[in-house]
Parts: sequence; C-alpha cells; structure tokens
Amino acid sequence: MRSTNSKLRKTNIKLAALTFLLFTSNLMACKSSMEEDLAPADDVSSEAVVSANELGDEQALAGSFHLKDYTFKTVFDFPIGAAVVKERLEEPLYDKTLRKDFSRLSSESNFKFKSLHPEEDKYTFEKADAIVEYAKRNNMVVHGHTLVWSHDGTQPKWLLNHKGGAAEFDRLLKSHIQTVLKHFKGKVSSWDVVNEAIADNGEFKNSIWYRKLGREYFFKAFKYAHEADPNIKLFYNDYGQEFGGKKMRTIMALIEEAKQRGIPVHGMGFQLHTVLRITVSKITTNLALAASKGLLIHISEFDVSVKKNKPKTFILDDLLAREQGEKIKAIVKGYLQTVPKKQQFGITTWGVSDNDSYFNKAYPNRDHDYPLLFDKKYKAKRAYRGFIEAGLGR
Ligand code: 9MR
Repeated sequence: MRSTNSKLRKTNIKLAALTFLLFTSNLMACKSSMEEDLAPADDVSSEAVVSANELGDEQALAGSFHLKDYTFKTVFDFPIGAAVVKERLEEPLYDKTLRKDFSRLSSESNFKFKSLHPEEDKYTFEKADAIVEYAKRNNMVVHGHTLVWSHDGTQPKWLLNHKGGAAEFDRLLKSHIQTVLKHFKGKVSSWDVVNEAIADNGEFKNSIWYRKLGREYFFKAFKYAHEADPNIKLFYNDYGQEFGGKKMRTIMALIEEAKQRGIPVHGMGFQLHTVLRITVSKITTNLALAASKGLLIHISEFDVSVKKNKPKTFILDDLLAREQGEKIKAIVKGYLQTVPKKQQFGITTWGVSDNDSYFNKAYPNRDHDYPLLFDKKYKAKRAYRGFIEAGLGR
C-alpha cells in the first residue's frame, strides 16, 4: 500500500512538473509572438530579439539586447552612408531602409563624369539633383562620387575622342570640376576628387587624364576643386591600398606632396570592397598610417563578398551569414579603435541590400553574392547586427 501511495505521489509530481513546463513554454511562445506583434510595422530592418543563446559565449555574457532598439543613427557618432541609385529611391523598402538607418548618401553612378557631362556642351544634373533633394528631405548629407576617375572605360566617348593637348585637357578638367562644384555648392559637403588613380605597382594608371596631363592632373584636380568651393572636404578614393605596399606608399607620397604645395587633400577613401578571408589587422595598419597624417578616413564603398568558391546558385546559409557578421563587426571595431574620433568621417556601404549590390547587377549571370547588410527582402542580416554590435562595443 505504502509503495502504491509513493508511486502515485511520484506520478503526481511528474504530472505537475509537466503541466508547469507546458504552461511556461506556452507563455514564452505567447510572449515571443507578442514581441513580434509589437515590432513597429514599418520596422523593416529589425530581427525581433537577439537572445543570449543565439550569440557566441562572449556576447552571451554581455547579455541580450533588442536589435530593434537601435539604428545606425542612434549607435554611431558619425554618418553611416549608402551608395544609392536614383531610380530606386522610390521603391518602398529601399526608401524605408535608407530613412531608418542611413544619414549620408553617396551615389553609384549619378555624379560621375559620364552621367553629369555626357556631351562636351551638355550637363545633366537631374538625377544627381534628385538624390540631393531626397537627402535634404530626410536630413542626410551627400558625398559626391566622383569628379575624376582614372579609368577610360568609364569616360564619355566625347572626352576620349577630344582633340587637343595638355592645355586643352587642363581647361576641360578645370571647367568640369568647377561647373559641377558650382552647381552643388552648399548641397554636397564632400567629394571624391580623384578615384582609383594608382595601380598596385605604385605607378599612375594609364588614363586619358594621365596621357594628357601626366601626374599633374592629380594635383590640378584638388586645386581646382578647392578653388571652386573651399568649404567642402576633398578625398582621394581607392581600393586595395588597405594592404599597404607600393600602392599605399605612392598615395601617401602624393598627398604629402600636395600638402607641401599648399593643395588640400582632406581625406582618404578606403573603398573596402572586401572578402571574408581578409586580415583585419592589415586594414587597420593602413587606416592608422593614413590617419597619422591627419587625414579624414572614409570607408567609402564597404561590402563583404561571400561568393568565393561557391556555385552561382548558392544561398547564404546561417554559418556563412554568421561569419560575415563577425568579419564586419571586426572591421567596424577596427575602424573605431584605430581612427581618432575627429578623423572618423564615416562608413558607407556600396548599395543598400543584397538585392541591389553592384556584384549582382554587374555580373548577373556569373556571380551570386550577398555582400551587404540587408538581405534581398531588406531584412537586417547578421552583417547588420555585427555592425551594430561593433558600434555598441559588444
Ligand atoms: O557600382 C557602380 C556600378 O553600378 C557602375 O556601373 C560602375 C561604373 O560606373 O561603377 C560602380 O561603382 C564603382 C565605383 O564607382 C568605384 N569603385 C568601384 C565600384 C564598383 O565597381
């Protein structure tokens, strides 16, 4: 009898424990669906909750946080930017994502020579103006990209076919820069004056500007830009100099020479179209080198490609998404720790979502990549979370 009673008691205790478990797990399910319901309807970028057990050990110790409580605007002291394409600004998710997180706009193409100056006697400012208007309406600043690009493939035909020697091209360079800067005076506060002038071997790239004006075009461009608008910040922008070597040495020497000649170069853009296997300490060494000369430092075209060795149809899985998030976090942390606050000009991603990354646009049949912070439906990826975590110092 005793043993039957004790068996019954044990069964009752087990049942009570089971009921309690079921009850609490129901409550939890209810809570998490409530939290999802409570997320603002227009909050296109928040993942509901980042819980400790979703994170690695280190972050778990730091506790949980709600990603939706933060945006780039609230986390960072400097602007986080995105390169946009005028036509997409009216797409609802693109627009919402931009407005929620971004406070600087660059443009993938709309401020380039070919777009603004398609014929010798014709300037077309409409698309770039629309970006400036959009930025103004939404309290964003605009970074102009780019006045001079040392790449013939991106020039209008008329420029490449133009007759004349150094004096004529000097005139063209000056009039393009000064017409554009006059047009955007008071509206665009910083510019990439020269883009991608130097090759990996430290030599000037062969371009129409170099063939006509030699290395002087570099100095002339900054001089003409400063004359046109002494209030804007002038940048040299390039890729690959984050690895140092001859390319970085030449760029630093050119900027030093400009300084000696009284020609201002205020900052350096490190594009950082980068990949997962990148060594962050290499990047920070070269960010530090540029910063040691007092330059403003812009990570100007940031994205982290994950497609290497993948078939063109591959889908970003959770593991790779995490890896990308960690890499982005490490790079943003590196920037914050290496560049003195006053020289932190900002970080700009090259596009908004994986849906509009130039990787997928430029090579639609060859590559399939997921290099940005938002997925193709504009939902924040782990990449976004890594970025925010870096800003929060987690
Ligand atoms: O992303 C840009 C793409 O849409 C344009 O077709 C291309 C040519 O104008 O330029 C791309 O942007 C480049 C930027 O201007 C300079 N750094 C490399 C970028 C990617 O190629």
